[in-house]
Amino acid sequence: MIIERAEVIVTSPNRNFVTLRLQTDEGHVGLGDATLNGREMAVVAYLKDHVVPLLLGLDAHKIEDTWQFLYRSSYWRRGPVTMAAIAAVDMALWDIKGKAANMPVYQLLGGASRTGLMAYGHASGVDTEQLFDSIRQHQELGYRSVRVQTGVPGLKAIYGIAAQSMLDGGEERYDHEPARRGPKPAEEDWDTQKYMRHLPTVFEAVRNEFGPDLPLLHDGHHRMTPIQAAKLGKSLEPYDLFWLEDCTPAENQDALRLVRQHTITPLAIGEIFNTIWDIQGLISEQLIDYVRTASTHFGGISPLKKVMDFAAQYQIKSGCHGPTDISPVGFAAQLHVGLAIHNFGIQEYMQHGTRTNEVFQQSMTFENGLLHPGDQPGLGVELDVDGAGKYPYEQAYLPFNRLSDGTVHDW
Ligand code: GCO
Ligand code: MG
Repeated sequence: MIIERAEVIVTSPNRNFVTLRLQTDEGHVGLGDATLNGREMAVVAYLKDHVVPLLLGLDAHKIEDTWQFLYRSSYWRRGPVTMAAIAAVDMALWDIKGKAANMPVYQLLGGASRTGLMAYGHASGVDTEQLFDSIRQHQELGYRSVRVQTGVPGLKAIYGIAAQSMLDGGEERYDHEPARRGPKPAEEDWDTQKYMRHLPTVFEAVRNEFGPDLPLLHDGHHRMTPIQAAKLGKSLEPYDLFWLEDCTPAENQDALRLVRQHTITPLAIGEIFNTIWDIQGLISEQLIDYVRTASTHFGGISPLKKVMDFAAQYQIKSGCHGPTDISPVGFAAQLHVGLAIHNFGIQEYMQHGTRTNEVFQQSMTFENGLLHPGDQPGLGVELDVDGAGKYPYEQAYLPFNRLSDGTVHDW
């Protein structure tokens, strides 16, 4: 089965997505997600100029061999652009293999280890009242776990607070933190002391209102120093978090030893990691509890399965990144992995907008708080190429942060 055609499709139904579409001489079509939020066109060029010419004529069945060929022959290994491009090829080949075998990908990965994947949604509010409403809305939508992000008194705009309440509905309801369409990134403000004083009071209020059973998560979004992260983790212990995510910038992994010495709040890290070499030590030293790597930014289904199997040896579980910048294709890819592995933990599920769901038709289901990739052969996602063509790429940037004195801070 030979790869006969390879196209890179860029579409922006609710936000930008980059999709690789492979076609074989036997007529099977495979899709792969190569979306790198805010830097999309770099991956488009990498794929079009350097990868597509290498794929034509290859045996579509050789997933591992093609992965190793693209990784090793580039010489300049790793990095988000390279690994998102390789991820797209890997996913598309798994999709094709599933279609050729007439099986959903999870069957090829060993079969289902559970009936569905527990998902968490993004509850947020500028104040406690809005936050409570948002948590209730998520519960009504079926979520059994929620991430809690809150406004901080004295700060105007911060990461993770929905601009529009979900009750207001509308296309953009979940897209509160897209790479915002426009020629320049939006500026947000930040103050770690204010945040650290405020956050435990919010979790206390949420626990009092919603009781002890609701799993609660929080994303620190890489903003604290090691000692600040240790202090925050400790101060959140009474509220029994499911996890505290990205408590420190991911580059400095030694920091996690210090955090770990001081707190038993479970830690989740890995959404910006691209290869096993970024997370190997965090796993083998048991410095985290959940691996956040995403199929799209981690080189695809093959390495995602490998890193989760490695983590399983240390009783560390999966918690794959799943905001709307992971396309429906990348999302489906990690649902298949999540269903198959033994050490599944939780899956972030932010939900795509209506236009995105029209362009990407998906077999995935979300019922009673559980996700399932569906039983269509392959990944279970079809791309409406003509529909995609109606929404051309729009320049977009992620926001960034400045402290009150003007210093740029981690976003
Ligand atoms: C998350 C992430 C996202 C990122 C986004 C950047 O936990 O969902 O932190 O919200 O900010 O993926 O493109
Ligand atoms: Mg995050």
